[in-house]
Amino acid sequence: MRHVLLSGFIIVVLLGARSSYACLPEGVLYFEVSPPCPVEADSVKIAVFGGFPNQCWSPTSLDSAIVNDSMISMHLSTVHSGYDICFMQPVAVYHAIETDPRPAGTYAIEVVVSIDTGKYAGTYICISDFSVYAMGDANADHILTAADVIVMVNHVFRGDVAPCGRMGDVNCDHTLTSADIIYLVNHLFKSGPPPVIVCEP
Ligand SMILES: [Ca+2]
Ligand SMILES: [Ca+2]
Repeated sequence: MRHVLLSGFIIVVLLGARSSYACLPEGVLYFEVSPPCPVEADSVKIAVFGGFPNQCWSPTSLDSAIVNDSMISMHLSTVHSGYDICFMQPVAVYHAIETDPRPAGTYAIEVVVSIDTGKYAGTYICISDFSVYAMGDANADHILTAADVIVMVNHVFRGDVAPCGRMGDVNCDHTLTSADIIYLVNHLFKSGPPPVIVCEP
């Protein structure tokens, strides 16, 4: 029991530090996307971590990672701990891959974990998704509209929570100000230039 409680504690600590998604079986495996709200020019890091606190295993190795235009697929595996009375293998298992920048859209992520405890063998599959956002999509609904301008206005002039990531920084000067609001209004309503995707350092 002691190691079970410890495992749960470690998972909670990890979750507190990251923006994460739960995989199935829920509450056991997680994946995280960083940056939390990637935009078109960002490389996207996908990481899987966690473990099965009531079993004799955790995902111990990343056997393969497949990245294509619509899906990121990661295959992990584990082996028997070597003990009849199982002790947890390290729960803070962490495997990550990084993709090239990709167009705005929603991408599937598949995590396949093959296990073999010596007494039980099987496969767990987690299917979920994550989004890459267009610059200017400040409300993260995947379209550029006046609603994005309103979110930015509320942030700049009322102090509301900032748009996720750098999506509102449409002039790419690394800050979100009234200049970005003017830029996006000009684009939406006066045929101004589109949001800048790749910022100068
Ligand atoms: Ca939007
Ligand atoms: Ca800006």
